[in-house]
Amino acid sequence: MTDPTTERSPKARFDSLSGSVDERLYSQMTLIRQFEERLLQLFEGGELFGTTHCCIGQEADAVGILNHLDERDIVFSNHRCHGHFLVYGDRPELLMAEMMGKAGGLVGGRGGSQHICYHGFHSNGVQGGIVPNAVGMAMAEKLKGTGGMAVVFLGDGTLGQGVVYEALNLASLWSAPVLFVIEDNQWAQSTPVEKELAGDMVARGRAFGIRSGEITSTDASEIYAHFADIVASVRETGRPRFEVVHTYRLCHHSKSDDKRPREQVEARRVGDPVPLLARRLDPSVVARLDAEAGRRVTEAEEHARSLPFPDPSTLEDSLVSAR
Ligand SMILES: Cc1ncc(C[n+]2csc(CCOP(=O)(O)OP(=O)(O)O)c2C)c(N)n1
Ligand SMILES: [Mg+2]
Repeated sequence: MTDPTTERSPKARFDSLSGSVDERLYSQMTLIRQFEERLLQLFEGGELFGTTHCCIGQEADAVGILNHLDERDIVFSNHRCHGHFLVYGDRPELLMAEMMGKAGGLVGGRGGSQHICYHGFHSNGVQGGIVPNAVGMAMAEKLKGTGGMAVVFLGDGTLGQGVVYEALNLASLWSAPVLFVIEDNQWAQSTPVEKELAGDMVARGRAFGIRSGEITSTDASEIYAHFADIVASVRETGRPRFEVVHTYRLCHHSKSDDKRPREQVEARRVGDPVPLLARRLDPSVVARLDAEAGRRVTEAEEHARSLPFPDPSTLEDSLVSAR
């Protein structure tokens, strides 16, 4: 059951978990990892529709950043959103039902993971398309005086979208409390970053007068500590920040479209954030947290299976224009 006091606040939920910071971060990462591994199996078995983009290898970003947000804040995610959503919403059963196209999914089984709307969480698969929305919503929170801020995730390849620069310009000009997080996994589908992007990533934020920085890490605790001050400064100053996280994707871009050199991927397994954190924990704790997460994923799958598909006669209820 969901707890209404923590439903919209990743921070309150994280603070209410028991165990050390490492243990709590691990519990969330093992949930994301097992959830996505199950998704990939279900796809292979022909039980999921559309497509899916897993964040295997990048889980440390979601847990390291979003656990600093509270119920006032808004998250804008992209095609690679499962980890972001599971930290924000902690509702694997709703995401699983959505991925299976079931009524009772996050958006009635009609949107899939690239059209999530859940409290303050939004995802969209059009690269860069949601970045201006993040600036606008951050500005709205500022004008309403709620103290809320927005976080928007984009990939290295999405720095090739012109609208991102319009959004950076207005965020700085208007002082919008928005944190731009660039998850630089060094590939845009099958194009390596050196063939997709000229110049320096961090300099892009600085060019607009936005305080900008970077971290190279897949260590969830390190990322969690790094972003504590960054999130606090967006909230306190009401100004944007631009932060690049250099990471690596250990799975396919979506389901089976990986053109990267095998040796490169294998060499990067040493930075896999899940075992990296597990090595610092007591093995019995890791076993318990893995088992708990596995149980939740199985329950999510069983719940989703038990639901019906949406009734075609209710299609119009899902249209924004019908509201
Ligand atoms: C406007 C637009 N163009 C193309 C695509 C197809 N597409 C989906 S993800 C992707 C690569 C994105 O790369 P990056 O921004 O680095 O994110 P990553 O997939 O690495 O997380 C592309 C080309 C899209 N979704 N939207
Ligand atoms: Mg990328």
